[in-house]
Amino acid sequence: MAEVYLLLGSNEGDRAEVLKIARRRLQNLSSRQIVVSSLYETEPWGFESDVWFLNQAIKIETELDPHVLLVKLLKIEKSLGRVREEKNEKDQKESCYSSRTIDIDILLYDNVVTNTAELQLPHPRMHLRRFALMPLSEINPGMIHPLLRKSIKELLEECPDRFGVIRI
Ligand code: PH2
Ligand code: MG
Ligand code: MG
Repeated sequence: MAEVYLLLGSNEGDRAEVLKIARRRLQNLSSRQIVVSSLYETEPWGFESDVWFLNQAIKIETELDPHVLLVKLLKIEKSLGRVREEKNEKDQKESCYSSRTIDIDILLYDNVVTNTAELQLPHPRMHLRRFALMPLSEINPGMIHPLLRKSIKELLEECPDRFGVIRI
């Protein structure tokens, strides 16, 4: 069984309601009771928007391999109204990020390290983002990042990101 740490994010629509439905769907994927962090109100990182995110970290346990899990997560995103722009539309813009009803990212999948076009593990930017490290460290501060060889707590202490992250 794999231990998987996910990050949920929403900055469009009824953010809290969307996260609640996402948690329910993620519980259905998990062989054990999911573990959830608090909700965090977080300033948009990497793009401009007036609407802050709600972010939340979740641990699930699953027999699904990373790519099968990813496909299931993308389906959950779609069922919750996530619309993805075409790649070439994105290229015209300054930032590749935009507001979204729901984003479900795999931060860590056991100690798996992978780098394919569809999936990079651990999440390549998690250590640069307090909106990911704060909720994650609430669930498991001692967990070691398999590439950086530091705990989540250490990564948070070293993180240079100063965008707003407020636990609610
Ligand atoms: N996700 C992004 C880009 N920027 N900013 C915040 N605060 N929270 C996010 O979840 C987030 C972001 C790309 O997925
Ligand atoms: Mg993301
Ligand atoms: Mg994503």
